[in-house]
Amino acid sequence: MLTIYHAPLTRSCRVIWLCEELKLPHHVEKIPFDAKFRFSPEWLAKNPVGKVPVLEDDELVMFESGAMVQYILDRYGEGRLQPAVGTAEYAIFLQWLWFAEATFARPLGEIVNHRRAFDPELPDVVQEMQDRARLCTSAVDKVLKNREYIAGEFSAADIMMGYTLMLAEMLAPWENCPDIDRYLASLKERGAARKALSDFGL
Ligand SMILES: N[C@@H](CCC(=O)N[C@@H](CS)C(=O)NCC(=O)O)C(=O)O
Repeated sequence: MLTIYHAPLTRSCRVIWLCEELKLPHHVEKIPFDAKFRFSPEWLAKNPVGKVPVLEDDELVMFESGAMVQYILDRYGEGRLQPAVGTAEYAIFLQWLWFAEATFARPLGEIVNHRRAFDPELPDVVQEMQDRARLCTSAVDKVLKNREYIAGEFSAADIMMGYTLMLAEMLAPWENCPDIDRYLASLKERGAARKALSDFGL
């Protein structure tokens, strides 16, 4: 049984969303997000950097959301929601799946961390991170001019990206990106997204 440790609005939403799309049985274990819990010995034993989420599959324990998504696809996906391994389509799929976390979500997460650590926030620092996030938004908008979904057909890369865009909507909102508006609206309409992302008010 897959157990997803989940705190509201965090990257655990991606893993829940994927399980809902694949109709995989899973258990959502709700956890607090405060530092006291995240840096407790009990939690650090699961996630050594005190972050969320964590996935357990029997004895297996994982602490990186994109890796969880890839593991679930490979172990339980039966070929769904990703192109065939080794194809050019797969390469593009991987590129956007990684981009969503490694490049796009990074400045967004740092805005959250900065605001937690600095009161009042340093506006130049936040502005710089928003500028970096908006470069990513433009790149995504551009590719969506020719595609309905980020890697062609709907795939797990859209789950990774959809979550990141929902963060961007709150932390570095964009203007004049009609293709992102259309894309995000269609992702939010999905039944699986509505179940997984109720924290975002869907
Ligand atoms: N790359 C990691 C990032 C994990 C991450 O930053 N999680 C956030 C919540 S979504 C967190 O725990 N932040 C607390 C912190 O960084 O102090 C992943 O995708 O799992």
